[in-house]
Amino acid sequence: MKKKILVFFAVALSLGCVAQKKKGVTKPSENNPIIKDTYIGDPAAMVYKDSVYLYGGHDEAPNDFNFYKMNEWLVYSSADMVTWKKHPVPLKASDFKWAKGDAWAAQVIERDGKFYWYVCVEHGTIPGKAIGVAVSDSPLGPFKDALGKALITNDMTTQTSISWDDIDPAVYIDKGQAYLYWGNTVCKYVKLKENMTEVDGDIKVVDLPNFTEAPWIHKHKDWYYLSYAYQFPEKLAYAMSKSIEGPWEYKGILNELAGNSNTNHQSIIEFKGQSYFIYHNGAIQPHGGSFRRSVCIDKLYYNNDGTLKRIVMTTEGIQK
Ligand code: FUB
Repeated sequence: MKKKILVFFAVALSLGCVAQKKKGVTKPSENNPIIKDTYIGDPAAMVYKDSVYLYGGHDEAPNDFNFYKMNEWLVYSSADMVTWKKHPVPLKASDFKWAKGDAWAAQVIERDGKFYWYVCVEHGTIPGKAIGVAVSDSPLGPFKDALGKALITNDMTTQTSISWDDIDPAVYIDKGQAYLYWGNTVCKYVKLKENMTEVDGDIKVVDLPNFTEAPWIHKHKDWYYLSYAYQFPEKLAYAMSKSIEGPWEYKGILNELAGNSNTNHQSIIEFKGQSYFIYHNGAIQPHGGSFRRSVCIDKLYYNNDGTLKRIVMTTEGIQK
């Protein structure tokens, strides 16, 4: 009898284990970071037709190297925000003959069937970072330098004396008028001419608390949002306005410290009726970190008054 009881418990235990394992199979996939085999920083997403195009700088720093090593930008596309297809390298810092490297943060925007890619690189002769623009007939490239020279150089901006204040271009077209926002320490903006390759008027400044870098403009209903990297190491904060030219009202922290990366650089899009927050962190272990970053996506939600709910960074990310 004793033996029978023991056999009964053994069978029950093993069935329990099988059930546990089965439960394990149905657990949500760990979809963040969305690309696990390549380090990528500064994700800038663009919705075009039925797809999302994700552009980012390739973090190529060796494991023992503690600064950025970035020579090229990468592009991926997705129709569902879960499955990402890699495409051939569409643009390198060396494609800008006037530059001497550093494929830093960038953003692509479509206008009248052409795709304009605003990039930050190190200028070859004017000390400091500069902003250039490349153009293509396709979101996947090939892209080529649209100007043969920089659009913004460090000597055009005098608000700070640092040489890296002309970084992180973000572009937005509002009622036919294009705006370029950018900056480190000071957030700046300027109008662009319809050709997208010339500035139109004076460079202006937006006063934002603890602005570090990484401005991003998006619109939802009748509100404009200016999100940006706040302090250093970076959290992400945001301001709102009824006009793209401000005045901007600071609304608070949107995303907390990544913890495993000094920077967090975001982009925000709306795709098929859902808002998404796309950012980088240093989640790929054992070597991920501030100079070997990876891209994550989580959902973004609005309160009834238009303010943003704080981001919840997840391992699960976007599920099918
Ligand atoms: O990728 C280089 C720099 O790191 C970017 O320009 C900043 O926004 C930060 O993410």
